[in-house]
Amino acid sequence: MNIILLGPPGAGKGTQASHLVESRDMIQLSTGDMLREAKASGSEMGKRVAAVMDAGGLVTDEIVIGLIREKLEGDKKGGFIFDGFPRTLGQADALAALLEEKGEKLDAVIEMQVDDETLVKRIVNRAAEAAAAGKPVRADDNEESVRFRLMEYYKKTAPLIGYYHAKGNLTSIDGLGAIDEVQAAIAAILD
Ligand code: B4P
Repeated sequence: MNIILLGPPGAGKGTQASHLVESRDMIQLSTGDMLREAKASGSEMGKRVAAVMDAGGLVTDEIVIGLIREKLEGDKKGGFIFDGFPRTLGQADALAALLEEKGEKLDAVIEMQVDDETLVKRIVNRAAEAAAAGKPVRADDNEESVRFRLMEYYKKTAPLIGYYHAKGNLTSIDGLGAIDEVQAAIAAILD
């Protein structure tokens, strides 16, 4: 089974994807994690994406599609969870072509709905918790970057809701409940 978790920053895509890795032996493909790894490694590509990511902007389609293409060559176990990808219509078209090349299909697109003020609170809270625990704080986890990430989301990513709705594989869920309630809503769709 191959699925997309779609939603604004802080909607809980990463949180739910980690759970699906445990419960269904799926492979999480988080472009955010891949880009943060590239940034931390100090690679040429990492250096190129750092400033855009820290400000909350979207990295170019070419870079993220390249990252996904590479990962699709690996083991798929119980299937792929696309976490934070695609984020533009160009990425969505590229994903459709890549899956077709591999003889794979998309089984579900799950849109997680959360209001803006809750998203800002969750992300600012994550930063505060990391700082209190002496852990590194994500450079884009501050109110200014989050507000910019939200604007980017509505401009460039939200059109994907209509795109997948037209293809007939979109289900929208309430992402406001507790983590285990959201888990149960996703399980019901996948079952
Ligand atoms: P991502 O890493 O995808 O980050 P995100 O959208 O902020 O996170 P997510 O929705 O996964 O939230 P999480 O579970 O962590 O992207 C970061 C950056 O990378 C982007 O801004 C962009 O620059 C770049 N990028 C990534 N993919 C790209 C692409 N395809 N194209 C271009 N650029 C790309 O949850 C957040 C917090 O909420 C956590 O603290 C969590 O504990 C809490 N939480 C989760 N669920 C909850 C619940 N139900 N109740 C209460 N709290 C909850």
